Amino acid sequence: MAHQRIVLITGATSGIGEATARLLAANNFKLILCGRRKERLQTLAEELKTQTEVTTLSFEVRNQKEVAASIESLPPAWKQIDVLINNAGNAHGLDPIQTGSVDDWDAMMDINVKGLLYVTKAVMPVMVQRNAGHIINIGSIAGKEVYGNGNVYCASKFAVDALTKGMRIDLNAHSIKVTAIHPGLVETEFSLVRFKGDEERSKNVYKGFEPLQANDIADLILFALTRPPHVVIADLVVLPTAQASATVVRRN
Ligand code: NDP
Ligand code: 8X3
Repeated sequence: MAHQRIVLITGATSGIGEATARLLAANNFKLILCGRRKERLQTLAEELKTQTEVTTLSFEVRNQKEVAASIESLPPAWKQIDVLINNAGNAHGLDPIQTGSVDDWDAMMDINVKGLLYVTKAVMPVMVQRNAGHIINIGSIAGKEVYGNGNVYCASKFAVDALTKGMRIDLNAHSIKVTAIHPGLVETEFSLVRFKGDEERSKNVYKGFEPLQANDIADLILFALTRPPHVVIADLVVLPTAQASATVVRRN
């Protein structure tokens, strides 16, 4: 029987991460599910344990010590991580740069950029040592195009794009695959977080067209993970059909 790969997914408590966990569980991957909301992690883990081996880690990606200690706390067999999916992240606010909140800026840079780096730093050594592994970073159309009021969120996702390219170059000597997937509008808790719990404003983001669903991104992650050893999906932008760019969306 083929080696069952161990996949660590950050942000597995909702949206893209949760959908990916479900799809990978059904496709014979072992899972390390991460997120801050422990109850959600536990519920999902219990459900998926009927299909595969699952463990959970609850940490705040902004806290480097917590990230390192959490990954270090894994039992030896679980430390042999084959795949890292750097998915945890959010937008906080949608304001012009001149009125943006410093707390929002800190959150986006700390979570989307530094958090991704902290998790990668903790997981990479085992991949480097084994000269094998796959890192998938979830970027965004916002990491390819800047839109009005997107300023710092866009900057954080441009950084994810740059880091993905840098990782691919530096890890090339170790045969580690590095993939970026850059979605357009996906209907998850993303907008609820961006608009600080304002449900009405959040719903409006996805009104009048058919947005992507978290499953659509999970499908692409599975596709990237199941290419043969000599093939890496390097950079993939995926949009709803109604979306032509970061700002052009055909609504009814
Ligand atoms: P969700 O808000 O549904 O999920 C975000 C996930 O990130 C949650 O599981 C959350 O878990 C986790 N997370 C957030 N902050 C932290 C933190 N400080 N520490 C640890 N975990 C954290 O959004 P999506 O599923 O849509 O977002 C997933 C990724 O996709 C993000 O990187 C986002 O930028 C990107 N993306 C989203 C798009 C969209 O339109 N939805 C489009 C393009 C990219 P918890 O709160 O339990 O910690
Ligand atoms: C999420 C998509 O367009 O809201 O990254 O930035 S967008």
